[in-house]
Amino acid sequence: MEKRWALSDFEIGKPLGRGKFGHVFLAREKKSNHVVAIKVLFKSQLKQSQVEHQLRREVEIQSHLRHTNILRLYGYFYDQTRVYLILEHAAKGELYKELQKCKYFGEKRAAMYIASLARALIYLHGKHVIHRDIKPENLLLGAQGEVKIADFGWSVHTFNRRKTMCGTLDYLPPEMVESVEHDAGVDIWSLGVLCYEFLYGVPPFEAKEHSDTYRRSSYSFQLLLKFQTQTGWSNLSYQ
Ligand code: N15
Repeated sequence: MEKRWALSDFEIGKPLGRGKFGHVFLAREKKSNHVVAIKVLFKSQLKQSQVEHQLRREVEIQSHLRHTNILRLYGYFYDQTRVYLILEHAAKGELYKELQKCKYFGEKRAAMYIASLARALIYLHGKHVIHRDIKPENLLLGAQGEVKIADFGWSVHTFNRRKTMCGTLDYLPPEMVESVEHDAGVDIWSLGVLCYEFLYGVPPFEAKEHSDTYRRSSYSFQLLLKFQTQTGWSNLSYQ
């Protein structure tokens, strides 16, 4: 039996941050003294933006994940006006702030983050979950400085999609049928971008205009495709 949580089970502490739909607070579970982060979402705002369904899906995905480099979702509860998410507390806070402070990371530190994120992505992709939004703003740091993927706002469970396309499977090219690797390439591309940003302090395709970033990114992607066809290293194709 899973425990039903209530606000009275927690002592609420200082605010840790605020997002689009709610605020995050430090909290302590009274019985166990376990420190957590509680995210408070307003039902009215969720309804207004029509993201209730998306939230349900996120909760469903994230509550089943167990990995040191993925922020745990311990549970949730709600009252008349709000939904509360019980999240792992990341003691060293937000990675993007650390990057701003340091300007860029040394090679050893960058390598540790990238290796950890690679392990987290292998785990996610093995569970048919694609994150699709890997960036510094979605990463937190644990007590030992370990990186944690925190936000699953854009993630998808590919298993559902594969199930729904079962009828037409015969007509799809192999790389589409094997859609784990196929779509998972999105996250691997992002990991490469992140690696550059960790080492240089700015993302590789940054430009004043969106259209220029797009042009520069597309050009790099064309190079990747060309490289893949020349070498046969195409098992991690991108979209
Ligand atoms: C729908 C649901 C399953 C999504 C769950 N994930 C999120 O809601 C994403 N999310 C995570 N949104 C906020 C957070 C979040 C969790 C933000 C900040 C923290 C957090 N855990 N710990 C922190 C935290 N620790 C800090 C230490 C120092 C300074 C700031 C800190 N923020």
